[in-house]
Amino acid sequence: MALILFSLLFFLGLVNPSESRLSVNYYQKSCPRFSQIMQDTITNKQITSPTTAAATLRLFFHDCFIEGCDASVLVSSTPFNEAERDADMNLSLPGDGFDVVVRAKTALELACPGVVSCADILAVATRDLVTMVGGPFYKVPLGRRDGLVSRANRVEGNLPRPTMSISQIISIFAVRGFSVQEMVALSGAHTIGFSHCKEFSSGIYNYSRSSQSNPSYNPRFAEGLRKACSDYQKNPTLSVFNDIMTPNKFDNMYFQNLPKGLGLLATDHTMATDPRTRQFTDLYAKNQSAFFEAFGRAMEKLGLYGIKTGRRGEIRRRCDALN
Ligand code: HEM
Ligand SMILES: *[C@@H]1O[C@H](CO)[C@@H](O)[C@H](O)[C@H]1NC(C)=O
Ligand SMILES: *[C@@H]1O[C@H](CO)[C@@H](O)[C@H](O)[C@H]1NC(C)=O
Ligand SMILES: CC(=O)N[C@H]1CO[C@H](CO)[C@@H](O)[C@@H]1O
Repeated sequence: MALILFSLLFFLGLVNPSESRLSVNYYQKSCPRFSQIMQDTITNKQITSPTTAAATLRLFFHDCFIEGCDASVLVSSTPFNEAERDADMNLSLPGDGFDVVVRAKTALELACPGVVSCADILAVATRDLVTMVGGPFYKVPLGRRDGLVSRANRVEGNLPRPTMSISQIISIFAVRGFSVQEMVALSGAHTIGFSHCKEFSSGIYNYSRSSQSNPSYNPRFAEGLRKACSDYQKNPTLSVFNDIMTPNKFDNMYFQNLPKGLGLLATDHTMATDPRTRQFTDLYAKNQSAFFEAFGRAMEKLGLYGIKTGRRGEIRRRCDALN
């Protein structure tokens, strides 16, 4: 009976056998300075490049959704393999998220060579940066190994895009075991960082015959966006803060913005109107503690998705290449 129950839980995904091998103290003996080196690296990097926290958080999310949290997103393409990061818009550009992981890896290889995985570095860098910019602290169990597969063609259809319907987005999360409430909580990540104009231009230019912009935008906000993006076709690097009120602070302002028409992406707007998601955007707009609790729990769960332990995967020598 116990066995039947166990296998049932197993197939329902409630018990993850590899999860039990992770621990928050995983590197205590093998790399005692791990936490300190991570802290020093992210602090220096975030102070000199304030875009690091958002870039790293997004990188981690994308890594986890494609092949699991195994640093597959960090691998560079070779003449024989087009890697994951080159399928993903602008992740191929040298970003602050990559840079902070590479810096931590360099310091860790000096202190304890061949011990710490890139996947663990990305998970901890993300948590430490979120906390540094005002977000919740949550546990990051360690012991992930780095993946051996990174393919560009696994990306499309497996990451949410602003052009998708809310049903499509719900389903991308649902197939990975995330509820609608967890999806909404994780989307609160858009309280920091920015988006390029082309990601929302269809909502602010030539939207319909009667209106330049999607009526769900606050008209003055839409006007400001049109100005900020006026040259975006010639200059594709133009971008706008995801949360115009407190762009660099991790708080619940993203949710407070939505009912005021101050969301940036089309999907941000629908999240505040669709009855499946609205109950949660309303809750998190009212109660930051409820958001922080839910975000922390969902991030901990995200960080365990599809991880490799035991004999699977490897400890990469360099984060951008398989050994
Ligand atoms: C719900 C569906 C989601 C959609 C459609 C979406 C889409 C996008 C898009 C289009 C951008 C702008 C990218 C660019 O122009 O460079 C963006 C930025 C960002 N996304 Fe999402 N996202 C979603 C969920 C999430 C989740 C779950 C997280 C993390 C847990 C996240 C974290 C971020 C962050 C931090 C940024 C800012 C990146 C930066 O400043 O470098 N997003 N997202
Ligand atoms: C909007 O439509 C006008 C007139 O058709 C056109 O000149 C303009 O380039 C369009 N703008 C964008 C951003 O598509
Ligand atoms: C806000 O959420 C927290 C955490 O879920 C809860 O303990 C608290 O009672 C809520 N506050 C209000 C005013 O509803
Ligand atoms: C929005 C944006 O800036 N997109 C750019 C991302 O990077 C590729 C090159 O890898 C450009 O072609 C895109 O214009």
